[in-house]
Amino acid sequence: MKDVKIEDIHARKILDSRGNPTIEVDVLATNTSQKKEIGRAAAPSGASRGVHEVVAFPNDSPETSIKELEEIIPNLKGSSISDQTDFDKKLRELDGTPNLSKIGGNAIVALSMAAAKAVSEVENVPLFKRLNKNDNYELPYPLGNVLGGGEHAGTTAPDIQEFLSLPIDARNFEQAAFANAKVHKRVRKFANEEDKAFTGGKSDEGAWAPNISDDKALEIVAKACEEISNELGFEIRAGLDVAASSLFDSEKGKYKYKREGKFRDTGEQIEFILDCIESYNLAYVEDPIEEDFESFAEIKDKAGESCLICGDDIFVTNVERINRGIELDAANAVLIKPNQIGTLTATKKAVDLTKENGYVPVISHRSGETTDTTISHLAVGYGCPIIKTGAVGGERIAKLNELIRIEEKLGEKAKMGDIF
Ligand code: 2PG
Ligand code: MG
Repeated sequence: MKDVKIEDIHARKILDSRGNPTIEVDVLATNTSQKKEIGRAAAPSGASRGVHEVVAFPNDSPETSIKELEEIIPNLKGSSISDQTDFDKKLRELDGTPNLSKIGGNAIVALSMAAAKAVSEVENVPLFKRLNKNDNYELPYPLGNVLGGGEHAGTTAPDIQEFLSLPIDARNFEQAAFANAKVHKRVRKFANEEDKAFTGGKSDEGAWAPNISDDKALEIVAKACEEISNELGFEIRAGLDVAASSLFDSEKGKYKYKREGKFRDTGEQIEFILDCIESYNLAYVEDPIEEDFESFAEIKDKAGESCLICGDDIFVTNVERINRGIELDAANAVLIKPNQIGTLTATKKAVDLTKENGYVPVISHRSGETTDTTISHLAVGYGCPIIKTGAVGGERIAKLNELIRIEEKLGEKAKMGDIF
């Protein structure tokens, strides 16, 4: 294999799906035969960010981040990017802080991903293939956000952040992606019936955001999943991202449900979540509790085998935190967001650790997204059986449609992953 080196790097400020600034990076790379190609990647940004994530932008300023990145370009020109681990190590060293606060995690992750894409372009091998070492290609099940609330939606929407649809028995990715779109449409119909004033407002991720309670939202999403499941002939189950850290009032030490005008203490929160899992046969619950490993473990223990308890803000794609979760048997799934940890190498380590311990890695978008499709390639390249990337909306379907193309390209070799 011919060594691929960086010839130049260019970073720019672009819009994310909320209209906020984020960073896109172009890496111009070349090999010994002087073949030149550009790899381009953009970083997303979250609204319900975990406190242990790397810093997205120094001083919250994308401009400062770009300036800092421009300063290290001379050190990177001529560097080999054929080995991602070495390159990412260099990026960390050049930043020099443990949480990437000098250059910013978003700039670093965009650069790390753009370098990987540049090598793919030069070598003319799709990224998912380059990342997949054992030639065993599994397509992920899409986890689609169909009804939204919390920090992703207006004040009259439910308190829970995401009500999700998971087509766990779909035969292929395309069928699964369209199943979620159908559930999304059916939820709109039910939302109209429950909220007469509903005008079709959506959350940041394109999920419907009607003025209804958490209970009602769960009821209609579970009903929509069941109806579409019966129509299509395979199982679709509902799920939640509670994003409990955003509900947690640290002064009171309780979870605030503003719609109901009610606080739940930790015991009541655990009981509420277990009740939701049982009543609606939930397949997936993310962040049911704030960053409290013991309570997480209690939920995981009592939820039973057929529900994934997934950690997002508690693990932040960080191997030390995931390890702590594994030691305490706190979950059985881990949300994987590359920009929470800053490089592809660190992302891969988190996925590997997750899989080695029998947990399910769920690769994920952020609420503020771009049309970048790197996570679709990571899902297949790293072997993540679930991808959480919305059900509809331009920046969400960019990832879904890329997976449809990957599935088409793989043909006979494409299989669906294993969740339970
Ligand atoms: C989450 C994500 C994505 P955010 O909580 O899982 O759905 O939201 O990007 O705002 O953290
Ligand atoms: Mg989450």
